[in-house]
Amino acid sequence: MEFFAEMRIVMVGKTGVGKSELGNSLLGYKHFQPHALAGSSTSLCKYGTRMLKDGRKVVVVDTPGTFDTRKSDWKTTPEIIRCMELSSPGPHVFLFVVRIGRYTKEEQDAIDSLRAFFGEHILSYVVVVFTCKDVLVHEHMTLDQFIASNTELGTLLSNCNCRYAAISNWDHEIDRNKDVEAIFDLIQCTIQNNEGDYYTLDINDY
Ligand SMILES: Nc1nc2c(ncn2[C@@H]2O[C@H](COP(=O)(O)OP(=O)(O)OP(=O)(O)O)[C@@H](O)[C@H]2O)c(=O)[nH]1
Ligand SMILES: [Mg+2]
Repeated sequence: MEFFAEMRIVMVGKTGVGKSELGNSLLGYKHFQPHALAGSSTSLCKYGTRMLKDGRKVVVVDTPGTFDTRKSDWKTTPEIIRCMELSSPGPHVFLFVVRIGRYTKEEQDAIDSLRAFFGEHILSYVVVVFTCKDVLVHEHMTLDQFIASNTELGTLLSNCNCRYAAISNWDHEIDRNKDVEAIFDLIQCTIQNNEGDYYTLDINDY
């Protein structure tokens, strides 16, 4: 596989799906404040960085769960532009975060509004990351069974070429790091498929 020295990642998804915790897992340290600790949700985009042992740089941007991409919502538009600035010159991937056990109409609306706002070409940069893999163990279910239980989820995954991974942010470090490695591999493959290209938003359109 070709080696891309930088991975710029933006995490999106509804509130409470585990974006901030996923960001911490990816960075390998507590940087973003998760829901339970803050008592409230992430309200502003924030970024963190990490250098991997092999010299690759990881940039992770956390976004508010209320990140509403409806064009008419001028309150959140500056936040979207800030998120693009934090991932400048543009993100290599958008991680669309889905909580296992929860894929509802709200989640579908979220991806639809992302497509409407960022354009259809965003799909080439989307990787779905399922959090709460630990829930599967409790429910004696495999990830494939969970995916098969929801037709819309199947549609979402096929729209982004079946690029998906799962993680438990609550796992012990060793297991969690294996999942993080798999997510980084998937991101590298995505960058390779896009020939090193990254997403750009023409802010003059907004
Ligand atoms: N069991 C389990 N809980 C998780 C996992 N990831 C996150 N959580 C919990 O889910 C809750 C929400 O996590 P956050 O990371 O704050 O979610 P968020 O998407 O950043 O939420 P907003 O900032 O409101 O958008 C917290 O209580 C987390 O500890 C996971 O993999 N397994
Ligand atoms: Mg958050």
